[in-house]
Amino acid sequence: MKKLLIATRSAGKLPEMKSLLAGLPFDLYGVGDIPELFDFDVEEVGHTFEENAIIKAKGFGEKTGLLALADDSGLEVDILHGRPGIRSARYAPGSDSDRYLTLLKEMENARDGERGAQFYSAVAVYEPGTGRVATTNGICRGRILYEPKGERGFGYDPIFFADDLGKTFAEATLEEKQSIDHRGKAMAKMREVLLRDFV
Ligand code: ITT
Repeated sequence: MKKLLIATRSAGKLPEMKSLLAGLPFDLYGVGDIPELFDFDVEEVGHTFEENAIIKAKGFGEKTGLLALADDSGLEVDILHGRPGIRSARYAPGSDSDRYLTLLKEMENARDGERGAQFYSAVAVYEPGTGRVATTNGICRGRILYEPKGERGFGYDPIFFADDLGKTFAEATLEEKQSIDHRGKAMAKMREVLLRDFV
């Protein structure tokens, strides 16, 4: 079976992406499985989620010679004109909770009808040797709560209330979250692309 590298350093994304690739005819590898990636990283200098996903897939694919899959994602808040967007991972220094508390503070005057938001995910695959690239994407709508709720997940999950689930992503099981979320949708499309063009 062909090897497929899941090119993420996010401890939150890795189990999600692994489970969304289950059943495909690839040997899955994480960044932690490849010693030459120990101190390797790429700079996310793109202006869109798609550009950054390609930069990551290409960087890790070229470095290892493996078929590489990367996700670039983030939270886009309507009243903040799409912020934090592609800067979601570095919106404030510190931990995930430092970042979502910064966002909550910024939104403290936003009322019920003004708290709409969406998660966006772009997933890219890169094949070294041929240089072939493909991308897919997914969006999940919801709203930002006034305070965090739930213990599961990662990142902004505790403050994102998913309309389709009737709870926050941090209150949802992995299966519930993936059945409706941005990465689940992007990866469902990517499964088709991988099976059709990259097996
Ligand atoms: P890699 O680049 O190594 O994959 P990263 O965490 O830096 O890891 P991104 O640059 O794509 O990844 O940043 C995405 C950020 O958006 C992430 O740090 C979270 O804060 C947020 N995010 C993305 N998907 C999320 C989700 O499903 N739930 C909560 N937060 C999410």
